[in-house]
Amino acid sequence: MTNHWADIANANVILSMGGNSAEAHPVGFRWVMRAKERNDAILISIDPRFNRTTAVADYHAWLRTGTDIVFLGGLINYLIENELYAQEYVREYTDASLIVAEGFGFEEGLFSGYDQATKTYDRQTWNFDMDERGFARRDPSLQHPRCVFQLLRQHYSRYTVEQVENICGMPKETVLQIWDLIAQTAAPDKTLTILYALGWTQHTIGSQIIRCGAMVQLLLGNMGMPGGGVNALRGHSNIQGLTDIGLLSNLLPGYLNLPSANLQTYEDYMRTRIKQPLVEGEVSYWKFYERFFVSLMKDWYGDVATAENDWCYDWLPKLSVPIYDILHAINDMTLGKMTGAFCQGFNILAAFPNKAKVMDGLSKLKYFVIMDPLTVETGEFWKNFGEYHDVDPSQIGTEVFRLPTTCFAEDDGSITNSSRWLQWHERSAPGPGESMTDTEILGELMLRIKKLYQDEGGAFPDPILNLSWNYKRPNFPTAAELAMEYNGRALEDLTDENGQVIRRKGEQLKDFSELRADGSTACGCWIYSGAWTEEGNMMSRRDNTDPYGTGNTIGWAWAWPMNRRVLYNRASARPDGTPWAPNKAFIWWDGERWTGADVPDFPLTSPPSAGVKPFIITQTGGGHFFAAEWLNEGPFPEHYEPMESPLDRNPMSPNNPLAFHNPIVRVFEQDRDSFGSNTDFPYVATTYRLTEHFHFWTTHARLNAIAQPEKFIEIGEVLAQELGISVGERVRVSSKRGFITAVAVVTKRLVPLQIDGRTVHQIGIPIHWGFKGVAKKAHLTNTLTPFVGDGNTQTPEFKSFLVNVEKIGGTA
Ligand SMILES: Nc1nc2c(c(=O)[nH]1)N[C@H]1C(S)=C(S)[C@@H](COP(=O)(O)OP(=O)(O)OC[C@H]3O[C@@H](n4cnc5c(=O)[nH]c(N)nc54)[C@H](O)[C@@H]3O)O[C@H]1N2
Ligand SMILES: Nc1nc2c(c(=O)[nH]1)N[C@H]1C(S)=C(S)[C@@H](COP(=O)(O)OP(=O)(O)OC[C@H]3O[C@@H](n4cnc5c(=O)[nH]c(N)nc54)[C@H](O)[C@@H]3O)O[C@H]1N2
Ligand SMILES: [Mo]
Repeated sequence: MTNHWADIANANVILSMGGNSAEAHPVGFRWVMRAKERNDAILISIDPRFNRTTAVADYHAWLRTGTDIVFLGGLINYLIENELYAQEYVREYTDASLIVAEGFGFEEGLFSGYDQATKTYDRQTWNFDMDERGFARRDPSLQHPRCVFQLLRQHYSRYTVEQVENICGMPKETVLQIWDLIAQTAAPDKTLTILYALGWTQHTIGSQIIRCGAMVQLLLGNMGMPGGGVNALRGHSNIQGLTDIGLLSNLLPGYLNLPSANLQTYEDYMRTRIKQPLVEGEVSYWKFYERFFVSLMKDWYGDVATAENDWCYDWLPKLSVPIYDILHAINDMTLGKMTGAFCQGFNILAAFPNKAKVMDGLSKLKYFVIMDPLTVETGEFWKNFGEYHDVDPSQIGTEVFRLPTTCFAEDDGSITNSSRWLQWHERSAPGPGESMTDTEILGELMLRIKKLYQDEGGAFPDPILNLSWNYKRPNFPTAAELAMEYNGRALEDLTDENGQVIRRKGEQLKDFSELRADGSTACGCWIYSGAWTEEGNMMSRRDNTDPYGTGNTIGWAWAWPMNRRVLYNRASARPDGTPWAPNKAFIWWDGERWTGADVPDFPLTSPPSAGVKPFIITQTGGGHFFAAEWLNEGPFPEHYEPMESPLDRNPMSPNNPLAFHNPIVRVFEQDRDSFGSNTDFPYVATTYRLTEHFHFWTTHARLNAIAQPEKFIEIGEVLAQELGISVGERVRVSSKRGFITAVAVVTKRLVPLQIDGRTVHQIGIPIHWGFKGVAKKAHLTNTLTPFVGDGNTQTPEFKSFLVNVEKIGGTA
C-alpha cells in the first residue's frame, strides 16, 4: 500500500476494483466501513461478480474479467477531455511536462521497437528528449505535441465510453455515473482510495492494470494524500515481508535486484542501477544504490567483502533468463532439467496453474522436500486419492521428504502487513511433536551444506564457505539476531560531514541515511534500517497516540521506509508548502522544516522555494505517466485480451493479430497447444476466495469445513437455464487442461454481458478444497487454469480463462 489500512477511513470515495476486501480482508474492511460512517464515503465495487464487498457498496458495475485497463483508460480520457483532473498537481508534481524523444510511437496496438521474433521491445525510443547537460527537456505549458501530457491524451483518446461499454460489458450510463463520482475527488478537499488485489494482478496484463490505476490517482492529485493512494491488499499475513527481503528469484533484499548475465562486472552492474536525476535539482534516491548494495554484501560476507574484490560481486548469481520464477522452475522440471526441489510453506500442486503440468514436473524429480505444518496435497502428490486425484504411484520415482514445521503462533518474529508495518510478536507455545521452526531447519541445513563443502570441496564453494554466520547458536539464528542484522550496524566509527562521530563502531544504525558505500556499514535489508536501533526493537512499540486525528499512529510498531506511513506525503501540500485543503492537512512547511502527522517523505529542511518535487524516488521527482524503463509492454498501459478470450480479436486494435494478446507474454514452447478456443470452451471463468476458508489449509479444520463444506461453482441464472442446471445439481467444468466436478450455485450475482456483439457468460469458481483434510474431498480448481503469466511479474492468469460447463446429474 502507498497508504495504510487505518488511512482508508480518511477517504471520500473508495474504489474497490480487482479485490473483494469484505471477503478476503474482513478485519481491514472495518476501515472502509469507518470511512462510510465518518465521511459519508462512497464505496464503488467493480467486479465480474456481485460479491460480499458489493453487498455493502453504494455503486456497483459488473465487468468482463481482464478488461480493467479499458475502464481506467476511458476514465483517463474522460478526466482529460472534460478538464476534470487536478491541474496544478499534474503540472507541478508529475512528468506531464517532459518531452519524449522523437521516434517514440504507437500504432495498431504496438509501441515502437517491437520485435516479433523475440516477442520483446527494444526500448531505445521510449526515452525523454535530453539536453546537452543530460537533463530532460520540458514544456511547462503542456502544449508540446511530444510532451508526456499530450501523448497521454492522445493515447487514451481511443478509450471512449462506447469502447468501455463494448469491451467491459458495462452500460454506458453506469460508467459515466461512476466516472463522475471519481472525478469529484480531483478537488483538493476530497480523496479517492483504490483498493485492489488479485482481480488486478492475476492477468497477463496485471502490472499494467495496476499502473493504470496509479495514473488515474496522479491525474486526480490523490497520491501522497491522506485517504488516497494505490493500495495493494496483500495476501498472506507476511507476504509484504517476503518481497521486502527479496525472496523472489530476481530480487535481493530491499528491492535491489540480481544482475543479468550481460552484467559481468561490478562497474556494469552499478552503471545500470545507480539512477542520477533526469531533471536538475531533483533527489532521485536510487542514486544511493551503491550504499545499499555494498552494505548488503558487507552483511553477507563481512571482512571478506572488500573494494578490491568488488564486494564479492562475482559470487552473486547472474540471471541468464529474464526471470527464474516458479513457472520457469516447473517447466524445467517437466523437461527433466531439475534433480530436486524444496517447497517451504507452499502447496504448489493446489496453488499453481495446470495441475497436470505441475504433477508431471514433480513426478520427474529425483527428490522433493516439503516443509509444512500440515500434510497437504503437494506432499502426497504421488498417492492415489481415487476420483479426485487418480494417479499410479508405481509410475512415480520421486523420493519425498516431509519436514514438519511450526506455524506463526509457534514462532517469534515480525510480520510485515500490507501497510508496510513491521509488527513484532512472540510465540505463544512451542510447536507440537517433532516440528521445528523454519529458521531452525534452514540453520541446520546450512551447517550441513557448509560441512559437505569443507569435507568434499565441490563446484564454487566460496559463496557458501565465506558466508557470515555469527549466531549464538549457529543451527538456530533467533528472530532478534536476524532483525538486528536487517537493520544494520556500523563496522567503523561513522562521522558526519564536519568530522563529528555520529555512530560508534558496533552500534546499530539509526536508519538508512547512515549507510555508506565504502564498506564501513553492514545492512541486511536497507528499507528495514531503523526497525531495531540502539534504542531497541521499534517493531514492538505499541503507542497508538494519534495527535492529528488522521489515524497515523507513528508510535505503533514501525513502518518502512523510515517509519513513514504514507508514501510521497510531501505531495499532500501545495508547491508553496501549505496543505491543499484544511481537512486534508497532513505534511506542511512550518517556515524551517517539514512537519505534520507523518514522517515527511522529503529532505526535511529543503524549503518549498527550492522547488524540489515530491516523488524523491523517481529520476524526475514527479509521479510518472510515462514509464520509460519499468514495464515490458510499453510506457502507457494498453488493453490486450486474456490468453483465453471469448472474442476473436482485440476490439482496441481489431486489425492487428499481434496485438490480440499481450505481445510480450511468455508462453513456454511446451504449452503452445494448452490453450482452449471459445468454440470448444464458450464461458469465461474466474477463481476467487471465501472468508470461511484460507486456501487449502482450513479444509483441515472442522469448524471451517462445517461453515463451507463442499466445492461449488457460481453460475448465473440465465446460463443455468440455458444448460438446464438447477441449484444443487452437480456439474462438470472443463478447460483445455482438464476437468473438475462441483455443486452448482445458481445466482443473480452473475449476469450475461454484451461484449463486441456477443453474449458472454462468466462463471465463478472458489479456489478452496482439495483431496486432503476433513472437508468433503474435491478436485483442485487449478486443474483448469492456464500456465501463463503476467508480462512483467509472471503472476499466473488465474482470473480469466475459458471453460465449458455441463450438467452431470445427481444432487449434493
Ligand atoms: N478468508 C480468506 N482470506 C484471504 C485468503 C483466503 O484464502 N481466505 N487469501 C489471502 C491471499 S493469499 C490473497 S492474495 C488475498 C486476495 O484477495 P482478493 O484479491 O480480494 O481475493 P480473490 O477472491 O482472489 O479476488 C478478488 C476479486 O477479484 C474479482 N475479479 C476477478 N477477475 C477480475 C477482473 O478482471 N477485474 C476485476 N476488477 N475484478 C476481478 C473476483 O471476482 C473477486 O471478487 O486474500 C487473502 N485473504
Ligand atoms: N486458481 C487460483 N489459484 C491461485 C490463486 C487464485 O486466486 N486462483 N491465488 C494464488 C495466491 S495469491 C496465492 S498466495 C497462492 C497460495 O498458495 P500457497 O502459497 O501454496 O498458500 P497456502 O496454501 O496458504 O500456504 C502453503 C502452506 O504453508 C503452510 N504454512 C503455514 N504456516 C507455515 C510456516 O510457518 N512455515 C511453513 N514452512 N509452512 C507454513 C500451510 O500449512 C500451507 O500448506 O495460491 C495462488 N493460486
Ligand atoms: Mo496471495
